[in-house]
Amino acid sequence: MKLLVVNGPNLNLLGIREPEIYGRKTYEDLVAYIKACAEQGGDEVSFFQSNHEGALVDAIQQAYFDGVEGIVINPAAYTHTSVALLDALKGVGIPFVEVHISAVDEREDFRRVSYVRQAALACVAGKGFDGYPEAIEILREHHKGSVR
Ligand code: CA2
Repeated sequence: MKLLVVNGPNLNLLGIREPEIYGRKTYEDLVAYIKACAEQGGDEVSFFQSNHEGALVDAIQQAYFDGVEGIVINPAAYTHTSVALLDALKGVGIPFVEVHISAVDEREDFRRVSYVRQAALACVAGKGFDGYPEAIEILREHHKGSVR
C-alpha cells in the first residue's frame, strides 16, 4: 500500500516537553519507527507534519493526486476544532485512521470531541507511538477486504 502519515501542530516538539504525556522520544524517532514498521510489511510510506491547518488540508488533497491508498492522521489540537480537516478527508475519500499518542478520552473534556472521527475507519488512542503501526495494520486489513 501507498501510505501517508500526517501529524498536526506541535507534534514536532515530541521529546522536548511534556514527557509524562507524550514520552521522551522525538518526532524524528517517531518517523523512523513508523517507516521501519511500514516497510517491514511491504508498504511505501511518506510523512507530513505541519503546525498550520491549511497546510494539512493541502497535504490531504495532494494525497489524492499522488494515489495514496491510506492515511494515518494525528490531527493533534485540530482534532478538536477542525471541520476543514474533516471535509478534506471526506473529500478525498481515502480510508484513514485517527491516532492519538495520549488517551484523549481520559484527559480534559474538550479532548473528547473529534471532528474527524465520524469519517475514520477507527481511532487508536493512548498507545503511544505503537498506535501508528496499529493504525497501519487496520488500513492493511481494510485494503485486503476492499481489493478481494
Ligand atoms: O495525544 C495526542 O496524540 C494528541 O493528538 C496530541 C495533541 C493534543 O492536542 C491532542 O489533544 C492529543 C498535542 C500535541 C502536542 O505535542 C507536544 C509534544 C511535546 C511537547 C509539547 C506538545
